[in-house]
Amino acid sequence: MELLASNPVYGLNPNRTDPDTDVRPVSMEPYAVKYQEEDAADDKDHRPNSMEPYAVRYLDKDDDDHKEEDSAEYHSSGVRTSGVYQIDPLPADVDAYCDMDTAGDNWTVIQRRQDGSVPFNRNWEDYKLGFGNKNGEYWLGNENIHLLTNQKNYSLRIDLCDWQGESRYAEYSTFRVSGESDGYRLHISGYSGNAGDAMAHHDGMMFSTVDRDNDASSSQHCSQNYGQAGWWFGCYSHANLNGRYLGDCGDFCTAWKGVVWNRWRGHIYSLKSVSMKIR
Ligand SMILES: [Ca+2]
Repeated sequence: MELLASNPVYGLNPNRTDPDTDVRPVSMEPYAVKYQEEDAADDKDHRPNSMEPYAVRYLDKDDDDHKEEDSAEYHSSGVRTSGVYQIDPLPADVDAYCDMDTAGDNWTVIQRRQDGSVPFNRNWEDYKLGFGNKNGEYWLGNENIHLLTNQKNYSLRIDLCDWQGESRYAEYSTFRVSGESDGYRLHISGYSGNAGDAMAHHDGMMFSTVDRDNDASSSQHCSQNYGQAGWWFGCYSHANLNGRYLGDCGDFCTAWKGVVWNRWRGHIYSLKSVSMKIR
């Protein structure tokens, strides 16, 4: 939680002194602890009379155990710095990048491509648990995305950039991924944006990987044919954001195998950067 160190300390009263020693505390931590203990006994909600202790507690840079349920909750707690944070419903060793800079400020990033440094031709288990670098390219993991998107209603935002410096976005007001027993099936609807709706085609599809053919085609293994990506393939996909990072090959990329969003740059063009984020 070192990122919190760069935030201002909200709500701290500089004139307050420690009632036990009558000296100003060196760190804010004693107040947070003391207020919590005092109030917990006679306040069933563990809510202090003043917001001050909680403001201090939220921004205590030494509190490594503090976790919020997603980026929006961190934002509500006063966090304004993008970075990697622990997410409450996820396993202890799983964190995610919180984007506090893009439209609306509080997105939890579930996927990012930007330089080809991380291979995305991975098997079912890798896509299930997640892979990559949270400060760079990664897939958060189908199990983690499932856990997050089943705790409340989520929107999905997809940001796309091409090699000419142009960018587009697509937002979906509903985004949910089923559990593994249902093949991490995609539920997506409510498009808005300027990238075109390439995900509608994938609504209701199960997830497929190079070693797991759950796609809608009985004659093809779409993951195998389209870059060995893990994706909600129907086949003849309209989007393949986990395809191969083919680079700046323009109209000469191999069709459907790259990082594709066909409603904007077509099914041959492989995009420069993409990200998928939820809130
Ligand atoms: Ca098939």
